[in-house]
Amino acid sequence: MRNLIAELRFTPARLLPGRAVVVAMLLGPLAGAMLALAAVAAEDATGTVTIDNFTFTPPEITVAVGTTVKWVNHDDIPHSVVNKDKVFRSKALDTDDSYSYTFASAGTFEYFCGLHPHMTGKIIVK
Ligand SMILES: [Cu+2]
Repeated sequence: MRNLIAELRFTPARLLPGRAVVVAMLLGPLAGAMLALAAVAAEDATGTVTIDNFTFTPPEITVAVGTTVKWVNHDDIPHSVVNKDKVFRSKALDTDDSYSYTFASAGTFEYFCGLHPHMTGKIIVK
């Protein structure tokens, strides 16, 4: 009888490390998801626009004041990034070349490709 009580007393204690493992296993993916979300948020803070198939993607992004936006040309022909109000202007970007501009003040910045003016995009800085 004493042995049985001892056995019963030990059982919850023995389960605890197991439970901790289960909790860790459940929290693991959650923590991973939260880290992934944080990574996505961090990516937004940097701001990257890709140029693919004569298109700025995404065509419009909203970033915080002080954000550096980077345009990367993935096309095999040159493109450039020219602000409508002449605030920023890149040189012609060859394949995989990039251009970065840091937005120090709030506003809406529309831009186009100097070589193909029908290509347009917009950066909203808040
Ligand atoms: Cu272009």
